[in-house]
Amino acid sequence: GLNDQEWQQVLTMWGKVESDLAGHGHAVLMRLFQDHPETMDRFDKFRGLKTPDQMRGSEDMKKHGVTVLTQLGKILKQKGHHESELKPLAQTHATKHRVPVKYLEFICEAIMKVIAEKHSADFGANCQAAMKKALELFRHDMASRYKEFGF
Ligand code: 89R
Repeated sequence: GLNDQEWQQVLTMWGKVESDLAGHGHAVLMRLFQDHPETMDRFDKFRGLKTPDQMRGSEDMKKHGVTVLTQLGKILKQKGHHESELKPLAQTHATKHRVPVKYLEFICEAIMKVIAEKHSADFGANCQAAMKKALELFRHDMASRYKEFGF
């Protein structure tokens, strides 16, 4: 797990993400879809988006970015005691959206990259390490839940 200082670094940084959740969320999805185009196939609602310009202009993608980061923020704020938040998310992503654990790794990488781009001055080595640990914990616990759902 993470110690108190690490959680504090994570949540302080998350406060900066929340100053523009839509901007960060949109950037994370853009990055995910550009680095790993196959992840986009999971979304019926983004099927019409073919070019980076269309993605940039998509209100729907912006909206979904807010949905994703809002939920992730709720999870991070539990500082590891996130069972009740994780279970329904793991259930829908395993059984309904069929999102492989590998894709969760991809989005966590995209989140790290977007924070590094937007907050380079505040995202030093210690803070990066703490955020990486928090996202790894999230992924690890999602993966254990996935197994319970047979995915
Ligand atoms: C796909 C990661 C993640 C990844 C989908 C992916 C959308 C929070 C992928 C719709 C799809 C498809 C949907 C349905 C969806 O359903 O539980 O409206 N996700 C919905 O047609 C993540 C992560 C988080 C997260 C949510 C929430 C919803 C949702 C909340 C709505 C409620 C529900 C991890 C950061 C595949 C590309 C916190 C990825 F690959 F990146 F891991 N979702 N999602 N998602 Fe998804």
